[in-house]
Amino acid sequence: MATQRLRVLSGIQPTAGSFHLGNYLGAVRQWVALQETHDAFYAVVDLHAITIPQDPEELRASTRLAAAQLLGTGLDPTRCTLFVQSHVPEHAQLAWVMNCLTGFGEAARMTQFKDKSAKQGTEGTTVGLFTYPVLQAADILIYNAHRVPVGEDQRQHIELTRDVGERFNARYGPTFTLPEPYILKEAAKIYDLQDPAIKMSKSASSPKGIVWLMDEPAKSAKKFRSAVTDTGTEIRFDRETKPGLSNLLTIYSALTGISVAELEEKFTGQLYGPLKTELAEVFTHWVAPFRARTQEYLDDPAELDRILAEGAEKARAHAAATLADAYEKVGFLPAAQA
Ligand code: AQP
Repeated sequence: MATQRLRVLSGIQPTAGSFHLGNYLGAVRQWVALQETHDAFYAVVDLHAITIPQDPEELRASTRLAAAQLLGTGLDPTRCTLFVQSHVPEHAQLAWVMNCLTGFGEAARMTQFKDKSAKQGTEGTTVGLFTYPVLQAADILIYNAHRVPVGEDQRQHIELTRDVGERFNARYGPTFTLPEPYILKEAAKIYDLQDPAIKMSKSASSPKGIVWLMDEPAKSAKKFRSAVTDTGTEIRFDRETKPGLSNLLTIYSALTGISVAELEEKFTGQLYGPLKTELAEVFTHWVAPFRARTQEYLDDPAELDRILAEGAEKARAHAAATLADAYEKVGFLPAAQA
């Protein structure tokens, strides 16, 4: 008898146009590997994107671009379910139920919310941004996902998902699978190239500190060559005293599969310059085919839309069944046929 595959679910926001290297190494790279071994659901989470203001035309274009990049990294729609979140309205419907099971204080403790709202001020902070992690919980629970491949920054949100799912199960009877975060230690957090104390991030990084996958490779190569490192000379991984260099070693290792220990050995006796130059070449070599594949999908929007429509149909079949079960347990009166 065939054993059932575990299910994974993850999402990425279509907010910045291009993905950055942190998104890829922290999350999307795992998505590609997991489609071979898991029942995989991946979403472009456009509902999450509007928690901060978006230009409608740009959002539509970025949603297609995000899907094209996911396919460009190697997601295969015959091996996974790739869809756009707003095409499956059940996510938002379940999120309402989950909002009603989440404590105000519990949501207010989310560090990502605290960071973002502190930056944006009370006026710029929407209720949507506040309940973002609850929508994310619904995204995950509605597929009964076992694992959620994400970067370290998402760990707290997955814990909230478990808490809310557990609360529903305790109140209404076993319904949802409680998911585990799936975080690869090695590239769980990619840091800003100019400020290795902070994560590489579209909202916090300076233009020179962030590597966009869709940028001209020469532009990104320059950013690697001018990455901030310490004043020492020894090539050795040490997050405490050599955060910039350690970040470069992490990226090099993640892009090539060569371990950090082997890299330390390889660059023994060399200065930082050659490492940066080589990393720039490694990145260029990796990113060129990715960009070409992504462009192929962008050049054929009808095919891209077809893939997304098929994905949404597959996703909805699961999401609708879970939602109906949850609604019934909550006590909503089923709508009779007219
Ligand atoms: N620097 C990072 N290192 C490792 N993983 C990261 N992720 C994001 N930044 C890093 C992971 O990327 C996935 C997609 O996340 P998202 O769509 O929610 O993007 P994000 O977290 O909004 O990306 P940013 O750049 O961090 O945006 P802001 O600045 O708005 O917060 C997630 O799995 C995330 O862990």
